[in-house]
Amino acid sequence: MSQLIEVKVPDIGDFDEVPVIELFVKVGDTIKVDDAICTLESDKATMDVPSSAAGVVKEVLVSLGDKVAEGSLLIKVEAAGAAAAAPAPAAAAPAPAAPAAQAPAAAPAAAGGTVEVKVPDIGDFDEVPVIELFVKVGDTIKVDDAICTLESDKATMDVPSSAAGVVKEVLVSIGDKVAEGSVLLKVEAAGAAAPAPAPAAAPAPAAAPPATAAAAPAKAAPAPTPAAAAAPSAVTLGGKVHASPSVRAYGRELGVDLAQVKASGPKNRILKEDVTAFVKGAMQSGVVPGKTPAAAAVGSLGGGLDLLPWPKVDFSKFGEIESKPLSRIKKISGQNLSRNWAMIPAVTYHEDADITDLEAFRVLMNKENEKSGKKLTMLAFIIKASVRALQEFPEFNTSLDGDNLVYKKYFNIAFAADTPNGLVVPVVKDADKKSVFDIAAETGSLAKLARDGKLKPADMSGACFTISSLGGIGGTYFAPIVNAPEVAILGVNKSAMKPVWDGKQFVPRLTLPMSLTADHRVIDGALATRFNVYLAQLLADFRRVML
Ligand code: CAO
Repeated sequence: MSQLIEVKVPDIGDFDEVPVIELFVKVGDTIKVDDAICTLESDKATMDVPSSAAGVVKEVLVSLGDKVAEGSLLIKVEAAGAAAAAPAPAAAAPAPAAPAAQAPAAAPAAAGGTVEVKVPDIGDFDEVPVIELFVKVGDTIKVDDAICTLESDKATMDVPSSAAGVVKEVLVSIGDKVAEGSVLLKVEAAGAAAPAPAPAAAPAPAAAPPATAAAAPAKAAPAPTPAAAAAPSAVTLGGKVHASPSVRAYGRELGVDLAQVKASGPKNRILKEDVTAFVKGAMQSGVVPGKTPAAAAVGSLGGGLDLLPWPKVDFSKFGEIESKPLSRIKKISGQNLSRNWAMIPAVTYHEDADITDLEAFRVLMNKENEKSGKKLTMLAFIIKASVRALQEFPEFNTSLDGDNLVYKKYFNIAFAADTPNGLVVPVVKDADKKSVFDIAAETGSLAKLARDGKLKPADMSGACFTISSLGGIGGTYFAPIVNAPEVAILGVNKSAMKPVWDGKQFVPRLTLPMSLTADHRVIDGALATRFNVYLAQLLADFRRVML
């Protein structure tokens, strides 16, 4: 036999008239004990109210914007089957809410001295992770400014500062677990005017409003420490994410960085719908702003990398450090590389090319042309040979466009150029129509422009295939990353004399190590290996390029 159970607002401390800002259930929903019914939010406290009953929601007695207090009736639930225990509504009431993280006694900052700011009484919670940190060394803070956000299963709490002054030391990092009394900051107190209770006195109970409370799970949560009736003073929320615990949990489930989500709720609060809209937008555009393009791109395919946030480590804990911003080129190329690395099922195939005769020819030509200043480079020969190989294997001169493969009838070859500011990729246009001398001269002038930071966007666009030559430096083999939307890239390292078996004996041959990375969606292993073998043949006997 079923019966109706009333689910009421549990003890939420001294709060009353707290508005309902989100409602998670409707009539007909089947809910479990501890499912969030609604979110209440006061000035600094955000609390999810969990259900004390399991069953089917028969009536919802509150609406968004309604103000509630302890004991307010929220929903009526038809207990699930006979097994469902039916505690008296009042007894069932549960879930004490928020372990209100009380602000410490106001301004314990001693005039002129250094004071410790500690985690105040946050109820029965311990080992609560720091999920956001709002201050850094050198910041000037006021009493009640938010220092960090702690988040347990259902509770999100802003910890306000008990001191005013300049932050001298930050003793926690994101991810650190803290409990009442954990030292968060050392603050040099601001001026003589500041009242000066002993630092240790920090969390004087009931002195100030909860930093940000939140609902605790029904079973675990202690009754919130009564908060002072005094209206909480404003917390500096600059840059922090404003969302209820359930919305945060929802964001985490979908791998969404809430800092990137546009808030539509009052006071810039992120609603569940905002997170959903953000994910929908990302799925449609294929780009998740602020996420690595890699994660974004994969997300757009419905896979989702579900990556952990980048580890935040305070390296200065382990030794001296210096932090420098990444160059603009590194930032841009890094994003492209991340996307290409994550999106392309790439395989690298290695091959050795015998360039003994080609190198001898190159040296001879350079000697003959010494006076003219014309110089042939190995890179120019490799570009020319690659054009021939692309003509022989047109799949390598393509780009994916949805379900279509776009075959290009032109042969623009890019090459990676190492510059003091990072990697750039200028393009030799129509390399099929140019002589090896022309290509050598052009790569030389493009490489100089690259080093001088003078390449124009047009110099770096329109490539069909890329060559990354580390031959001037060394190495044996490597696995270059395909330069999307191209489908393959050739890496070469420094050639070296190697013993090669000619059928009768080992003979010394100048050997060029080649590493071809290809997009497996377009080029399978057999084709890639054929391409490599063909390219090696061309380089071994360059006359073949003319055939
Ligand atoms: N084997 C042996 N020696 C080689 C060689 C090879 N494969 N390639 C070049 N060399 C020699 C050259 O002959 C030259 O020697 P000489 O001065 O005696 O003629 C010397 O190495 C220096 O060559 P270079 O690298 O300056 O010139 P290049 O035309 O071969 O390459 C460029 C030009 C722009 C490709 C090159 O300077 C460069 O930036 N390479 C780095 C590319 C890169 O960073 N790739 C990695 C991308 S992924 O992170």
